[in-house]
Amino acid sequence: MTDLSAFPITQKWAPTNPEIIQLYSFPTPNGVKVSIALEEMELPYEAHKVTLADADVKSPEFLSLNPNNKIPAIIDPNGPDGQPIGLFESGAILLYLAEKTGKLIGSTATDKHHITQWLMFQMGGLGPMLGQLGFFYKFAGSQIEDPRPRERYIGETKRLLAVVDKQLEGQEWIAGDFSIADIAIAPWLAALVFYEAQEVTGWADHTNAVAYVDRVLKRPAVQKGRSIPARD
Ligand SMILES: N[C@@H](CCC(=O)N[C@@H](CS)C(=O)NCC(=O)O)C(=O)O
Repeated sequence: MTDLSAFPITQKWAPTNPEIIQLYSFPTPNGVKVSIALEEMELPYEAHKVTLADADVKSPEFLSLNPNNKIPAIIDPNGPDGQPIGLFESGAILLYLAEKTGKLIGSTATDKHHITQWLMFQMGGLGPMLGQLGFFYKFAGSQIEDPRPRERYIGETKRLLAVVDKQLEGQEWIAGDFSIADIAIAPWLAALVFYEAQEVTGWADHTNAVAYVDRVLKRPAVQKGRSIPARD
């Protein structure tokens, strides 16, 4: 039996089956990227609920796996060098899983680079900007009187939506076949509903993006992955 006791996180969130991938997550746009990928790739895994409360993400056990106190993170007992591997950052995890399985990363080297490019676009642009939009438009930051942060992130979101919409003109997925880039991008676009920011960002005018999100969310593995781990 694989021994994961070298990972202190297993003291707080004990594996039931240490032979399979351990996922530490919560069903947010960043968290569900990994559960969706695991479902799409048909990899066996065990999901542990790590809430965004300090008692979880800032616990010493969680910090031992991700010093940056953010979900998602994983341990794969069957790592690449015959050793268990721990990983954080959803983009790094998606690339790892795609390389491990050879799935959802295209079929040529050119495909792989284009998919990586759009994955990085989400990690460096779409995710951080929409996350700040949520903070300044819906959550605590919406109380701030100075309109500039709100305007800044509404403007950036509109700009990014236009980029996505144009890229999707005449194509089903963001970069060739359905890939980890779609798994990264679609949950963030869907988050505009939760942020109640569809109207202010002109979401409905981006008809390619609207149809795209519907297409992604219809996939059975996406539907399942979006609710893992269960909130309660
Ligand atoms: N770049 C990171 C971002 C992860 C992230 O922002 N996670 C949020 C939830 S969506 C979190 O854990 N927040 C808890 C905190 O910051 O204390 C990734 O993609 O994995």
